[in-house]
Amino acid sequence: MQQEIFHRLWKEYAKQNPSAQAILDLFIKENEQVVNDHVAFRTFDDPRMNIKVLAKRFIKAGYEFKGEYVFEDKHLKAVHLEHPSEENAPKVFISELILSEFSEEFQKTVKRRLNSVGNAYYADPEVIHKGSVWGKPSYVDYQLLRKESEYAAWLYVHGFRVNHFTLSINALQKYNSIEKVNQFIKDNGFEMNTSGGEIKGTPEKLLQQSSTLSDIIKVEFEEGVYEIPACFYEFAIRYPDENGQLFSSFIADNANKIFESSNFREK
Ligand code: OOG
Ligand code: NI
Repeated sequence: MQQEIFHRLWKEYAKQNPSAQAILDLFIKENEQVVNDHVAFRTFDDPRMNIKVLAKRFIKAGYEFKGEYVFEDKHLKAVHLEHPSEENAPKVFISELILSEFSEEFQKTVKRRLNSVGNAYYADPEVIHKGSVWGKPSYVDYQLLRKESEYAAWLYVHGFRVNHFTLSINALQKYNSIEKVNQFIKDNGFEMNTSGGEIKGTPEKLLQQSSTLSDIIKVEFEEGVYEIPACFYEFAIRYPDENGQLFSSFIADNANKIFESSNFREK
């Protein structure tokens, strides 16, 4: 069952972000085995659509809640879920924006949109495939949200969708280090997220990650078409702990920088 969910999520993600498919094809051409370490979703902490609501689809597929994370400066909370028995089932990382920690104008702008559709939209178990359910976005509102949170602006436009898939470096033969993967990605013309350094984490911390910068795509706003960042691709290598178990959690310091892969930037 979970394979079907991720197949569909991949199709939606690759359709919107051509570099995702291009990167996957590069590794396939190198005869590498492509294993997906995790995917990530974003949402608001409003009880109609918070982490618990988005997690439902995965709980139904047998997933269980594992780690919890807090990002004070970004006003975010997050969890990750794992499948207890299915080997190679991707982990699922879900974060939510704490709305009460933002200005009144910001909160009003978000709430107006959230209230513009009926609760049934959010309660639908298919919500993870819906993207934005709020109609054509306003570029003025997008920029207003950006002033306080890049995450909120992204979420307002792109909604409920996977914002990245993550290639497991552990499953690779030739590209068996994060340095080799990054070089290969850059040699093929993709830009990396360098916030906090290109490589987040160390072998001692048992997890190293890097990511591309989001694809810039054309989006139709109320005011016209603008080019903004959509989704990115991540690369992760996990190391065994002293008991020989591969580290399976996330690291808040790394994640804090990975979020920034989808920040707005001038083209
Ligand atoms: C999630 C960022 C965190 C990781 O692997 O630490 C993350 C996001 O950008 O929504 O993916
Ligand atoms: Ni990630």
